[in-house]
Amino acid sequence: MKIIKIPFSAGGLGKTNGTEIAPSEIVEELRKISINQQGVKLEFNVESVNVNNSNISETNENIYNYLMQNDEMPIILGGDHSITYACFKAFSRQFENPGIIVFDAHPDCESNFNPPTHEDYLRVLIEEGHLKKSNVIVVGLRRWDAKEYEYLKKNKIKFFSMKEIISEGITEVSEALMSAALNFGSLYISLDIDVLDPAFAPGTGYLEPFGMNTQDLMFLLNRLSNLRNLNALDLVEINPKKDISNITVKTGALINSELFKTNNF
Ligand SMILES: [Mn+2]
Repeated sequence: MKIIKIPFSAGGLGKTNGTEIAPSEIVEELRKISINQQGVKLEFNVESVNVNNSNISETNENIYNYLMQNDEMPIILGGDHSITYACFKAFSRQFENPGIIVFDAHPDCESNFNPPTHEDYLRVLIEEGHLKKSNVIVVGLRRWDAKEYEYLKKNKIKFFSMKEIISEGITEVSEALMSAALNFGSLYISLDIDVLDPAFAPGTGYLEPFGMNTQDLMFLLNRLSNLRNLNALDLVEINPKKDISNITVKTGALINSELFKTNNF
């Protein structure tokens, strides 16, 4: 397994300072786990993308060029959520009919900033044509502004709000995600840690109550990681500087560790 660190926090409009140290902290915790719950020994290589924490565009270019050279299914550790822009752009050049499942409390569909930030990267990917609207599913939403909600509705972007997840049940949601993801030529999962309830992941910039619990998230990820078309996953917005007793960093490491499978990942 290849783990790619992207220690970048400048795409968060000044609100994500501290996320740049998450990749190293998560890897440090991951090294303490020898085998996961499936009995798989954790063997991985760690690489790092050069970033410039005062220049989003330059960093995006570095990320893009780095991933275009990559030939192995990676776990990508951020960093703020803006990194997903360049990551998915590279992904979309490498695979036919790419799709994304995003776990996030927020839709990140504000009107376009230039360069894209952690508040609008998803919308920019769609509007620049790197991602088909029909190939996006956002899971765990509970905080948006009116314009973002309108954008999702108008463009018929599939999403599951937390309210829907609670009323439909996690098993139903997992079935829906699995069957939708099977239609993608290739699947990218982007995981903003704030999809979790702050009680489970306090170390992040935007604490949004009524989030998912770690058990449900792990259930969904465990199912999705069995899909053969899963080809990349990023984990973003963990901020060790805001963490309590390292809970969030450890949760990030746990999420990573359970992605190690005997076949596939
Ligand atoms: Mn978010």
